[in-house]
Amino acid sequence: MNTPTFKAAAAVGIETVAVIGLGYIGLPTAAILAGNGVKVIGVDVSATTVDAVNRGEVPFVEPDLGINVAGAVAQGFLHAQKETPQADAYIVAVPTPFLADKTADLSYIEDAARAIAPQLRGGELVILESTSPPQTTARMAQVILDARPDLSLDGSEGRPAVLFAHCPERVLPGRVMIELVTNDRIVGGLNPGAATAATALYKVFCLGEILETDATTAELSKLVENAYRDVNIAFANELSIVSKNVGVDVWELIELANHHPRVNILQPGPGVGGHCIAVDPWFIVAADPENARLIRAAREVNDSKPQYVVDDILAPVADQDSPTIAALGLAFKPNIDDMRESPAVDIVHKLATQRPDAKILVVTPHSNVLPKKLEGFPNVTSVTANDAIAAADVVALLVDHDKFRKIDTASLAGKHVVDTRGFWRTDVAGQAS
Ligand code: SAJ
Repeated sequence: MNTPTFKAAAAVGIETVAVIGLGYIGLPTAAILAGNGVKVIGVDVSATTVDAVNRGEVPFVEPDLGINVAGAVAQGFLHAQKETPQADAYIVAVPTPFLADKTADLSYIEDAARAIAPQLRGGELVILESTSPPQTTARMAQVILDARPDLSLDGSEGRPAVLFAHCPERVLPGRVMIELVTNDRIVGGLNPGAATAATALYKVFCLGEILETDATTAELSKLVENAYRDVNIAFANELSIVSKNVGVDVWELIELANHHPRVNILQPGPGVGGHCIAVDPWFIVAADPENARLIRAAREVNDSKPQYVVDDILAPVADQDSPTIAALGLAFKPNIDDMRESPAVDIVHKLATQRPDAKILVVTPHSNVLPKKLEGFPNVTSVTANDAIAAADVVALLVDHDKFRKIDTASLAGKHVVDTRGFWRTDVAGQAS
C-alpha cells in the first residue's frame, strides 16, 4: 500500500476516485485502484450490482477479478453505492451502445455527467473511459459546465477549472486484470493539465507506457484500433468465401501467406461478435460517412458472414423434412460465456426462423442458459456435445472452445460438417463443407 505510484496520484491531489459504471471495465479499474491504496467509491444504477460488490462479489465472469474485489472491499478501500459522491477524480465507464441508425447512444455518459456536476467544487479530474465517437469528451464537459456555470475549462473569470480527459480502455475480455497493468495507455487531455493529472492517476497501477495526446485523438485512436482489427477479420472472412468458391482450404492458404515476413492475415470465422469490434467501427463511419468506405465495407462483410454460414448449414438438408442440426458454441469467442452480439447466436436464430421444422441442438459448455434472443423457439434445445452430434444430420462448429477438443472426431463420420473455425481441419479433412 501507499506505493510511490500511489503518492504520484496524491501529489496531483487525487486521494479519492469515483468510478461510474461497475461493468466489465469499471469494476476491474475500481478494484485495481483500490488494491493499490486509493479510496474508491464505485457507482452503479443497478442495486443488484451495488449489493454484490459490497459483499465482495462480482456479477460476471472475469478471471482474478473476484479475489481483487473481495480483497479491496474487505480492506475498506472499495465501496459501492447508487449515488454519485464528491471525489477528487471521476472515471466514467458506462456503456455506449449504438442506436438503430448505427450512431452512438451517449445518454449513459450524459446521465453520468449530470450526476457528477452538482458534486464538483473545482479542481477535480473527470476521465471518460467509455469508447466514444470523436468529441464526446468535449460534449461530456459541456453537459457538466452547462449545469455548473460557476466552473470552467481554464479557470478564467474566477471560475475554478475542472480537468477533463479521455483514456480509452483497451483490455481484452478474459485477460482484463493482466492487461490493465501491462498494456500501454493513451491519455487525451481536453484542457491544460488534464493529461498530466490523468497520467499520474493511471501510474498508480499501469506499468505500460502512458502516452499523452489531445482528447479527440485519444477517442479516435480507440475506434481505429478496433476498426483495424475488424477490417483484417473482414479480409479473412472474404477470403474464406473466395477460397471455397475456387476449391481452396482457406486455413492452409492463410498459413502459407503468413510465412511472408510482412503478411499477417487473421482467422476467418462465423462473423464478428462482442460489444466492441462489431460496434466501434460504426462510430467512425458516422463521423465521416462519405469517406469511411473501407471501414463500412468491412463491417458489411463481417455482418453478412452469419447468413453465409446459415446457407452452408441448410444446403445439404434443403430437401429433407425436419432435419437435426447440432450447433456447437454460442459465445462470441472461445472459452468465455459472453454471448453479446455473438454471430453464433445470430446463426442459430436465423436457422430457427428460416427452418422452423428443423430441430436445433445447441451446445454451450460455459453457460447453462440460452440467450434471450433464442428464448421462445420450441425447435431450439440445449444438450451435450455427444448427444447433439449423435442425433445430427449437420454439425456446425460455431465457437472453437477448448472443451470441444474432447469430442471424438470419429463421431462426425457420415455427418455434414460445417466447421466455421477450421477447428477439425486436419482431423476430418475431406468432410468439412
Ligand atoms: N475474431 C475472428 N478472427 C480473428 C480474431 C477475432 O473472427 O482472427 C472474432 C472473434 O471470434 C470475436 C470478434 O472477432 O467474435 C472479436 O474478438 P477479439 O478477440 O478480436 O476482440 P474483443 O472484442 O474481445 O476485444 C477487442 C480488443 N481490441 C483489439 O484487439 C484491437 C480489445 O483490446 C479491446 O479492449 C476491446 O475490443 C474493447 O473493449 O474495445
